[in-house]
Amino acid sequence: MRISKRYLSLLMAWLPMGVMHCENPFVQTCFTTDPAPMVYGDRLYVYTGHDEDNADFFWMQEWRVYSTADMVNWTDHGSPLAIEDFEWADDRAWAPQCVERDGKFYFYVPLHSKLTGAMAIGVAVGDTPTGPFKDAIGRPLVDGDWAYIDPTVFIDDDGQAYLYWGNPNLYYVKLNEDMVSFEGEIKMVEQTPDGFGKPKFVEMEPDKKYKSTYTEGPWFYKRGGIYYMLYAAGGIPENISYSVSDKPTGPWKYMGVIMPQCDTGSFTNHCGVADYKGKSYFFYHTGNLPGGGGFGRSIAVEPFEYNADGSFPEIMPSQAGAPAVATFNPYGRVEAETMSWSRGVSTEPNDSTGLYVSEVHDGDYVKLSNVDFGEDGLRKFGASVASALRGGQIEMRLDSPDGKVAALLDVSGTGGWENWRYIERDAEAGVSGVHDVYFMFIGRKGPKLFNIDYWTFKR
Ligand code: FUB
Repeated sequence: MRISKRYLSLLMAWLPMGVMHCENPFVQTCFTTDPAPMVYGDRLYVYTGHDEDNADFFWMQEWRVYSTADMVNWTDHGSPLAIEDFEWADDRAWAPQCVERDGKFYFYVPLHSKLTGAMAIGVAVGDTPTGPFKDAIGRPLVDGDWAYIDPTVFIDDDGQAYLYWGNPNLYYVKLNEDMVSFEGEIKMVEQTPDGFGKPKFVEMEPDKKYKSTYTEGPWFYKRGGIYYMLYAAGGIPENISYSVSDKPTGPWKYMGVIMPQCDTGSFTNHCGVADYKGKSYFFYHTGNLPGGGGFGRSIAVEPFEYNADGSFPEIMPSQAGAPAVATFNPYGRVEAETMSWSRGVSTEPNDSTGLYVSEVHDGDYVKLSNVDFGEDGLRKFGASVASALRGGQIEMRLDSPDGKVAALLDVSGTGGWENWRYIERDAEAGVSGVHDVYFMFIGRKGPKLFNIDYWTFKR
């Protein structure tokens, strides 16, 4: 996907300066949807869907994973799971969620089932947060209803795991300890006006205006003894509302709207919430990338603070996103698909080197934010690059796209788009302290210039 440079320049122009922020939408290299955050170890991971370019429906083929250690610079981990990993499915890689239990990662996903011709929920399992994942049971966990989408999973303090899902009904099961089977029958949550701002779907009066309408995209978790059920509500276009309970299976109490329906270009919204490094974050999606819209969505994040009683404040979409919670240590190898912002570029997988930055043209750039070069400073800068054509140049600039050039790499042709060559040069003297770093790509106008696998920074 190539994003209009003029649009991105305008977007950048009104971002707040000073405090280092994640910029929304925080993935610019492709469309991403239905963000499901998961904190594991020192990092926050976000599992997403992936809208196809120029789509006229949710023709989604795969799920993607991104992670950060500072809320500003995000690493693209590519797509560790796709429709073809489920033999019984043929379409609709919709809203996912992943959870860790006993060192295994369980990735719950909705899919269109070949077995029933309706929607189903599958579960894949992996040994790391970024996979590889494989279908854990070789069949759907639940199957056979168009309402079976948008799984959300939570493991309670007593070890009992719950899987909720559904549109427009809300269902749940108690998962067994193996996380890939469940006990008893599928239960449907009674949607009362007290619990969800409206009665259940079939009892709704067509002309009556209700406070809320549970629609889809539940997000279930517990915090401070309160069980939270957040969800997309209000039909189309959607807002994000929530209900709470003191038990994992209700009864629920409707609490109101968190993110009102806003003009973000997307008629759906879908949320996920996580606490990370002492702060709370609300993830959602919009249609705000150029070329985006209802079927070309992009994930975004807002920091927020719970009210003293545990209720949510109103959260509005912003372009500023979340402030940095740490500086970025560049020393060593940095995957080129780690970035706080980019213009024009994309990412692609390669079997031997993993993901790399592609679609690099003259005038494109990749940015890393809040990079701490330390007191001693940067001595050498290198990159692993490949070009089937003539290459170009990489200017490493500080603090703005036309800031001081800290290092310059000449990239020549390497005989193939995946024939990698490592190049390294001395950096200019005096590159120390904390800076934003812009990798500016320069070359002939028109053709692709080169691909980049990783950067190295040496003291
Ligand atoms: O991304 C496809 C569908 O759109 C999701 O399953 C819904 O939650 C809505 O976001």
